Amino acid sequence: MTATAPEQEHAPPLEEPADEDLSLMLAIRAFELKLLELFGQGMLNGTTHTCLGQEYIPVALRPLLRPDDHVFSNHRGHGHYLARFEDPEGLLAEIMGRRGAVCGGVGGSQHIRRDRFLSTGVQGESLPVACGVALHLKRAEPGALACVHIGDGTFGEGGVYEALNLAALWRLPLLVVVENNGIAQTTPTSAAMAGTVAGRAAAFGIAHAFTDEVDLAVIRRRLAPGIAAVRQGRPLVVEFATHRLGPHSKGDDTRPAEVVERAREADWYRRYAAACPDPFARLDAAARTYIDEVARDVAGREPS
Ligand SMILES: Cc1ncc(C[n+]2csc(CCOP(=O)(O)OP(=O)(O)O)c2C)c(N)n1
Repeated sequence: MTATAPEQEHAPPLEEPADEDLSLMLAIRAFELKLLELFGQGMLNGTTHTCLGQEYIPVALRPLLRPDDHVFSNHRGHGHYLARFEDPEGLLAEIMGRRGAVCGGVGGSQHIRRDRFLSTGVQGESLPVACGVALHLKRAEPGALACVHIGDGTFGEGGVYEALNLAALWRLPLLVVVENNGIAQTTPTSAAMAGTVAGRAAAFGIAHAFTDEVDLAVIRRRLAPGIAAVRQGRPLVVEFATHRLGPHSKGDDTRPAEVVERAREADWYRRYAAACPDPFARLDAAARTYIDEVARDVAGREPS
């Protein structure tokens, strides 16, 4: 079934998502907005980087990954965690340092470890580690893969290239998901990156797939064959052209207003709201209520 909206005439129509997928994207959106609200109220310590605008990426990848795959996340990783575990209580408790925290409150926003999920705030650190894990998987658990999320700015780290080299040379089951939001903190990608992500993958003989879609069904169809090939030892770089809706962290958005407005226009949230207003409004209200309740519960808990 296809949903269209008159105000989106220039954009391709979106396939109506399953309630489960839409609910998950909306819960991640509500979670991130709640974090910014809690920061504003002085309820959170440390820092946080929200994935506002990029929530659809881990949700799109979800059915393409298996429980025995490893996922390596980065500083902008709340959506990656929530798409894997649907555990806003554990993550919020971790960030707030309250009972029930997924890592006892010592990891905070950026350093989470649970089962086969690991995040790091150190740019580029995860790729070489994921290569080691992918080598182990190739030998001991053929068919499973290691998936690493990085931003475009992380291509400034040398470890990325050492990892890509080994992944190609050793035919590792490594999936590199590049969330190219066009900016790294305050530096536009165009001011920092010569050439392209595709060109850098090609330099190592690694396959590259690109998508600028937000339609979950289209993304999944496009990526499924490449991800199946990763499981057979053909590494893949998947580049999502996406948009960072909010600041890099909190209050540090130096972009011109028209750039932020373009990001807002492309937001999956706006597009799905227009494309399927009935389930959208209902599920959005439910997601916000759920996250409000989680926040009230976690904020009232003892320190971890
Ligand atoms: C090794 C290292 N250098 C610098 C930083 C500080 N830092 C955190 S996020 C960031 C920008 C990351 O940009 P990108 O990889 O494009 O991801 P995005 O924030 O856009 O999602 C920087 C410079 C860091 N975390 N690690």
